[in-house]
Amino acid sequence: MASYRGTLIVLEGVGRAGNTTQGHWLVTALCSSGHRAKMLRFPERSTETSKLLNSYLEKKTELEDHSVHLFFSANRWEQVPLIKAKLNQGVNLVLNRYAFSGVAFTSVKENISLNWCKQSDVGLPKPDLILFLQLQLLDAAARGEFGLERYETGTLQEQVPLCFQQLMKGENLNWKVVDGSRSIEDVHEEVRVLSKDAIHSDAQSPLEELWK
Ligand code: NYM
Ligand code: MG
Repeated sequence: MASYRGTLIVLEGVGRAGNTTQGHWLVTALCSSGHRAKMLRFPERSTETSKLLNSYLEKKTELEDHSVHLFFSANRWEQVPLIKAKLNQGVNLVLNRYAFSGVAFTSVKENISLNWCKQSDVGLPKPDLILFLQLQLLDAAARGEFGLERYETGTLQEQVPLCFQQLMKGENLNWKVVDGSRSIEDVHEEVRVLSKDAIHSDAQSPLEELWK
């Protein structure tokens, strides 16, 4: 039905929490139960800004901390026309990371406040549901070595969740914390049920703006 918009679902989490797998499983489950659904990931690694972000994440280049934060944010704004168009067509979107990762990964850096980090993402399409896949550091370590990219270190993986906790407080956002230490199937089941609930309750409410 044309007046029904798609639901905007975000998957957040720290390294090895399984966001990507859960995103794929969720899209598959939604599609096989008659919904339209698509996954987008941030950083989106195929646009102009992403060349710069890829080489930064691969530690091939250095960028000033504020500057790289704004590029991550620009990489999201680039996708806003697509996000709005898809939602208007009734497609449910599953975003693998979003502004919350942007804020969390920058605000652990020295001398950059959480509040400064949020500003460049104010006004992005506001998610209807944010699923935070929680994983303790020990469980993450048990899933194997971290990768070789920037930020994939134990210290960062300890600090970043604290920033996510900050972001969960006090804002008018629909966060759900999901225990990511369980099997893929168990996590998927919870993610699927929470997402379906959101799809049913948000289909007719207008899309809002983040942190505004
Ligand atoms: N990351 C991701 C940021 O630092 N800022 C952002 O705005 C976003 C969206 O990129 N370690 C970091 C978090 C991850 C890294 O993500 C790449 P992934 O999910 O490993 O491709
Ligand atoms: Mg990674």
